[in-house]
Amino acid sequence: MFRKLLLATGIAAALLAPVAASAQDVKSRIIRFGYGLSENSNQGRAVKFFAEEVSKRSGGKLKVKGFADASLGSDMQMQNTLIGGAQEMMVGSTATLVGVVKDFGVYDLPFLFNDEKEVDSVLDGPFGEKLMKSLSDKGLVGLVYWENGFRNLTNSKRPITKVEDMGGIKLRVMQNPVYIDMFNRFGVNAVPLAFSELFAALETGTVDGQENPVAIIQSSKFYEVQKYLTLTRHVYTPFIVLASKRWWDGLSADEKKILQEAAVASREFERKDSREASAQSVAYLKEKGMQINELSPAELERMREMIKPTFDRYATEGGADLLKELQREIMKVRKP
Ligand code: TK8
Repeated sequence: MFRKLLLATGIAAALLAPVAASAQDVKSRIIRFGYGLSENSNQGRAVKFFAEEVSKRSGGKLKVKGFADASLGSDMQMQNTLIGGAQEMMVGSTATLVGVVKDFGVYDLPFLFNDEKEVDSVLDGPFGEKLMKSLSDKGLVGLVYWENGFRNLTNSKRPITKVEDMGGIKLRVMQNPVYIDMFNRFGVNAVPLAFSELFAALETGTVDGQENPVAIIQSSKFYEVQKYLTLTRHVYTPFIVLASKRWWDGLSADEKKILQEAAVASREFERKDSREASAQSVAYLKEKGMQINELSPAELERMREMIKPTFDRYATEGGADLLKELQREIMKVRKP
């Protein structure tokens, strides 16, 4: 009788115990995870996925709370809050990190990557890893890259079929010198602005246009205030999942492992989800009334020519070796 009871309690206890967390050094913690896009976006879905993974792997002890729509601040503000230690995690574009580590600007040079295969192998390989590691001296821990995507141009003035059509357009760009330099060479009036202020700026006509991947043009409802979309794919922007180093350093090895593994799982989820979403976006945006066009190969070639000085400038300002290294890494995987 006693033995049976013991056995039964043993089984019950085993069933009740949160398996993953049983032997781990994990505290109950709330992790505030901020992001700039809406809940119904690739960022929002992936943050939710990450939160579920972390919960599963920690037996419910680590609770990731997502904060959408830049409610904890713009990308740049959040970066600083993480560095100060007052917020635990965020995801944002690598482009706004140039104020923290200048080298991140290398990803912003136009027409570097041809496709997602090149992107994934460079970002997840030694090159991407090295850049991510360079953040730790600055108070940030880079966990993984997610996909923002290949950027395209929208505006409310006119269809862009050749470079000259961009002339005089007030175009919001990210707060990043490579973007400002590149777009000014195309003849636009480049206006650096935080993403969190972008919709209002488009709505009120403070700016005429902006550039972002199609999935964002959809999830941020830019089609409500932008008529023309040109599929330029001029730059691939990675997202980067960041943690506050101050906070991270206080975690146990087990906690770090859970977060790292969940982040890798979220990367696979996010890239797949982003790619599926953007494959639908063009049709969706057309249905919403946007007028969409592509640029001819000849016109794209002209654009490449025009922005050669942007590369030169990046190189002479100290980025020459890093750029060469990135190009070498891309060539290793480029289809002939
Ligand atoms: C979202 C931003 C955005 C980026 C931009 O937080 O600023 O245009 O492409 O996606 O990181």
